[in-house]
Amino acid sequence: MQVDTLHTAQVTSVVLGLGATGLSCLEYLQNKQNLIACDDHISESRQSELKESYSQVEFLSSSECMQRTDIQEVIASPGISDEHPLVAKALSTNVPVICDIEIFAKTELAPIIAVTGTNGKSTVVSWLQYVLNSIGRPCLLAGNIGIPALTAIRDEHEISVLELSSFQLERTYSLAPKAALILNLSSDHLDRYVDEAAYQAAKERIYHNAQIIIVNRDAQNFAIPLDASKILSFGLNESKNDFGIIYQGTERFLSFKGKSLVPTSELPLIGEHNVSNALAVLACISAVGVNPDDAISGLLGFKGLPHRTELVAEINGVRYINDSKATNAGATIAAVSGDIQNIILIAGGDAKKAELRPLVTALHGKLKHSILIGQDAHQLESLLIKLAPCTNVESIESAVKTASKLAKFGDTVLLSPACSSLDMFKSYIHRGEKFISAVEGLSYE
Ligand code: UMA
Ligand code: ADP
Repeated sequence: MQVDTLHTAQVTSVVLGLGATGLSCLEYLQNKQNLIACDDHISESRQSELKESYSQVEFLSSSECMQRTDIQEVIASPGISDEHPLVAKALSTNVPVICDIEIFAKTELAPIIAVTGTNGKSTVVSWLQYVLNSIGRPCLLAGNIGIPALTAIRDEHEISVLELSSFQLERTYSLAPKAALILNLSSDHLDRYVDEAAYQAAKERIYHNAQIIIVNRDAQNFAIPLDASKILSFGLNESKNDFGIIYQGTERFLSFKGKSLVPTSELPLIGEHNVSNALAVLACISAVGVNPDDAISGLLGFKGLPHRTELVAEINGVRYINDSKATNAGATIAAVSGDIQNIILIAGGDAKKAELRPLVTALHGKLKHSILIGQDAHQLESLLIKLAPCTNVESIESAVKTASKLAKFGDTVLLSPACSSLDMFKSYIHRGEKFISAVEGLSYE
């Protein structure tokens, strides 16, 4: 669908949702005429505060918006689905529904590197930002990572790195990135999409107008554009033309065009998925004209993000790893891939209706015990009981205690829930922090 977005013209636009995204839109568009703001859950006091700050903006409820016949554009927050009555009405009457990224794409002058995928987005974009800054190429980092693009756009930068979710991509039409990357696609967000194909289709939009299409050779379960001249690939195997892996004797190296760049053993983050992420970062860097050799020192200096396969402690020869950000099976599969053995897995939460069965193959021969929490514990139990004993517990503290009693020298206690945290915690950060304090508590016992 070709959508002619209108936010700059003197038409009536509604900013729907006043969380981080909606507020960034209000701030950016505050001098635009005919701007309406709407949030279904806003308190009266908060609305009064906003009315004072944005005196040109009209604040209405959803039902008031539904009565209006002059609305010509809805700028919807990513968390608001097409089932929202105002969005549904707009879609059925051909009123454009866009998001903040569409406005950003139409305005931004610097080259954009756009990254999506089911897992690894935040790690890759943060690593990319770290490397670009370390070589003196100031870059903006925004999007799904938590900083709205229309807030970040004000900062000085020569490259824009955007982390984009399927929710943002499905409402973006004008994005023409210098380079676009889909890291991987696995089952997720089936609470929002009718099926996996719909989720994938939203993600694949990132490639539509990209100058350079960055492709993961190890994750080709989705459509890539046919124009081979635009493709730059990376993968955990040898490649004569692109980014890959080569061996020199028994030592494994990241490589570009068959030439070694750096031993994988020197990478700062653990796990095979992070070898792949490092190659993705280098591919993005080279897409903006940087020689990969010049990026290596920056690549090795990155410390990683918390709550992603993060080693918290080693107590009596047992490693405790916090991978609370593993909110789907794909992320947990990455955490248990490679050499890791004798895993005591703490998992569970809200599975978001996604497919969990691939966990069984990934954990085969590696799982010593599962300790399950949260609303979908029973679903995981029915799968994982085939591999090893399961224990159900009520809290993360009790999970850690149970794990520490079961664990022997050389085992790994891994919090990698394969589920969202929201049934029991404020966020994955809250869940990860509870895990860390419970592990720290063990040291004093
Ligand atoms: N709201 C309504 N009506 C509704 C539902 C919500 O008015 O029916 C209002 C809420 O009252 C609230 C606002 O909408 O005020 C929330 O909007 P939002 O959920 O889009 O949240 P934002 O604060 O704008 O954050 C969004 C992204 N959230 C989601 O996609 C759910 C953030 O990604 C992103 O960091 C931020 O924009 C900046 O770009 C979060 C996320 O969970 C981290 N993303 C998903 C993920 O990573 O899996 C996709
Ligand atoms: P996202 O922003 O896509 O959620 P994060 O970098 O925050 O990605 O990581 C989310 C989860 O995915 C973590 O559990 C992390 O260990 C895991 N992960 C990171 N990179 C990859 C990858 N390339 N493939 C699969 N899982 C990954």
